[in-house]
Parts: sequence; structure tokens; C-alpha cells
Amino acid sequence: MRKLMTVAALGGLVAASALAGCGDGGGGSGDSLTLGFSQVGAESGWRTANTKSIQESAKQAGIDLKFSDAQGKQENQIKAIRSFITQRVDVIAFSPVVESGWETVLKEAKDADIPVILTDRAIDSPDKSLYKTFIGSDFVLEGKKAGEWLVKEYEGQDDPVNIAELQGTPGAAPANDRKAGFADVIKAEPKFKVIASQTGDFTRTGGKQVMETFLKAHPDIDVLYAHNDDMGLGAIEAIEAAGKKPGTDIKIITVDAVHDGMQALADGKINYIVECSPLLGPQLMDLAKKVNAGEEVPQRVLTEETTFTQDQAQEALPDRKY
Ligand code: GYE
Repeated sequence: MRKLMTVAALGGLVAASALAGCGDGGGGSGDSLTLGFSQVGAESGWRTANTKSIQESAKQAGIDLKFSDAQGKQENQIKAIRSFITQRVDVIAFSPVVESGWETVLKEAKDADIPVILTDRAIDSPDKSLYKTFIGSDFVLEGKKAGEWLVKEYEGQDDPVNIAELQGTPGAAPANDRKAGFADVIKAEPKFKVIASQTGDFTRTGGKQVMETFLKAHPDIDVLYAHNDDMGLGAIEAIEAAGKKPGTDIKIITVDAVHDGMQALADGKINYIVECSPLLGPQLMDLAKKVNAGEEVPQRVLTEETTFTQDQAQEALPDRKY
């Protein structure tokens, strides 16, 4: 309780100093907390919902958000972070497009005394001093949940199950981890065979194009595991164009649970979705205020998420916010 009150009091102090126009010395305009945020891009429905959540919660929290869209390129994110350092923002947050290659630029931020928050995706550096905290999902667990559904679905059946996999952006944490978690669960049963696995770059077009080539090369696909809804939705178009019934002839598992994915699940075209929440904005703003105030924050903040069957999707859809 006491700790909570201290946090609230400090939050009040930050707000008060922001109002009075005397911040902590950093900060673009100088009269409120300035947060520089480098977003991956606009590749998926998840990303659009994530951007909206961040922009809306910054407004609500009275945080001056400098938002930069990297259009899927790491070099653009590095440029944006350097520009945030030059502008002397109070806090930098970003969602790293890939896991590796961040040490140099994050050391520059550290040398400039600007705290960094990783949101949504992790980096693979062992140097944990390069960022204050990482808020986002457990992608390995998401992959495991996808695998667990499959194991249950084919319980008691001995025939081989041919799986096609649409991977996310190469080198991205959710692509690496969702692949690893899924593989870890299905390897216990040799009947599960991943007969094709390629990237669709987390996009609908990517999913559609790669699924077209999969279907030509492998007429015997039983299951599609797509690392996000958008690739699954693109693949559905390819499956229908090939004269097959998605959800029946080919069972489909995806990750995210954005609106269009949930609709396809409710319509019987997808069989199972593992949720990954994009609504990270409010927690991110809270963490930004805390690190700016010099408060200790946990190294890892996990997002809570669930899974959806077709029936559950029908029930959840009317209240779905994204
Ligand atoms: O699942 C996918 C998006 O990093 C969790 O990125 C995010 C992933 C999300 O493009 O749809």
C-alpha cells in the first residue's frame, strides 16, 4: 500500500512539474514528458491497433509523443533513435523489428542518459543495462499454445499430419519464438510433420503468395500454422482460390486475435487463435513516467492473454475493441 502511494505521489510530482514547465532537464519542448517511440511499421492489424493504443494513451497521460514509423526497416529505427537522442527526449521506447544489432545505438542512448523501454519485441543482447524494462507477450508460450491445440485436435489418430508454417518477419522475436514454442510441443509426436515453412513477413499479401506456392508444391497439407492472423487471412484467399475449404480441408491456427482474424474464426475458416494483445499503450505510458522519475521498474512486464475456439470467437466478437 505504502509503495503504491509513493508511486502515486511521484506520478503527481511528474505531472506537477510538467504543468509548471520545469521538467527534469531533458525533453523536447521541456514542458511535459517527451517520449520518442519508434514503431516497426504498419504490416498487420495487430500493428495498427498497437499504434492506436500508444497514440491514444500518450494523449490521455499528457505525454508528448514523438512517433516514428520505420516501415519495417531496422536502419530507420536506428536513425529514429539517434534523432531522439539528438532532440534529448526524456524516454525512448521502441518495438525492435529484429532481435539483433542494437548494442551500438542503445549504448549511445545510455551514454546520453536517456532511459530506453522495449515494447512488444525483445532484443537478443545479453547486456540488460541497455534498457530499463521490456513489456510484451511471451511469444514462446504463444507457439506452445498453438502446438497444444493441435496435439489435442489429433489425439488418438496415428496417420501423419502434414503441417505448413507461415513464419513472421525473419529475425523478429515473435517469428523466432512462435516457431520454437510450436516445434517444441509437436516434436513429442512424430506423426506431426512440418512439410513447408517460409516467411510471409507478417502481411496478408505475403501469406497469400507463400500459401499459393505451398499449395502447388504440396497438395497434401492438413494444417496451416500462421504466426499471425494477417498471414492466415491471406492464406485463406489462396486456399479458396485453389478450390479448398479453409477450416475444414485445411485446419488453420493463427496468433493475434485481431478483429478480422476473430471474424474468420467465428465463420469457421480458422480453427484456433492464440491471443496476443496489442493494447500496450496504457502500461507503456505508466512505465515511461516511472523510469523518467528514476523509479525502479521490473525488468520484464508480461502481457496477459488467452486463446479462442470458434465458439469463443462468436461470443467475444461483439465486444472486441480491435
Ligand atoms: O503478432 C504481428 C505483428 O510483434 C507481436 O507483429 C507483434 C507481431 C504481431 O506484425 O501481427
